[in-house]
Amino acid sequence: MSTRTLVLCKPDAVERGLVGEIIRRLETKSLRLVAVELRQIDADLAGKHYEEHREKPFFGELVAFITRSPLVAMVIEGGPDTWSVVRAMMGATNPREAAPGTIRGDLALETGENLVHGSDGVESAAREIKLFFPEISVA
Ligand code: D4T
Repeated sequence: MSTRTLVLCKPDAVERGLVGEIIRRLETKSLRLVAVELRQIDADLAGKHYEEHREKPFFGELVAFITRSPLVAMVIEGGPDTWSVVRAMMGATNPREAAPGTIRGDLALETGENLVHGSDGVESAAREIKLFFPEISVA
């Protein structure tokens, strides 16, 4: 059974021209693209997406960052644990601590500009796919 997950190439990835590199890495791993969209999200969607961080001190900066210019939202599939494979390929949240070979470890330096988002479990993948792509099946 193949499961699906949401991946965002965040505004910094689009600004830096790294979307192709990120998709190349995912596709080279044999993950498949199910949906892709370039869009600038508003604060309402950003708040829903980052609901778990609403009370955190960095929430305002996070929303300002994720809404500042277009991002590329994607639904990815490939095997029973797609979200986990993608998270491993992304590396640690803080790119300074992310292992070499990971997207953040190779391409980023700051937590506030860490290029990619990947759902952190099956339930959050389903919730986030519905938020960004209501017309796409979550599994
Ligand atoms: P996302 O959700 O963007 O895939 O990142 P992670 O899953 O790896 O990390 P997270 O949910 O803990 O953080 C969400 C988002 O907030 C930014 N952030 C995080 C920040 O700006 N300052 C911080 O101190 C933390 C912990 C980076 C990612």
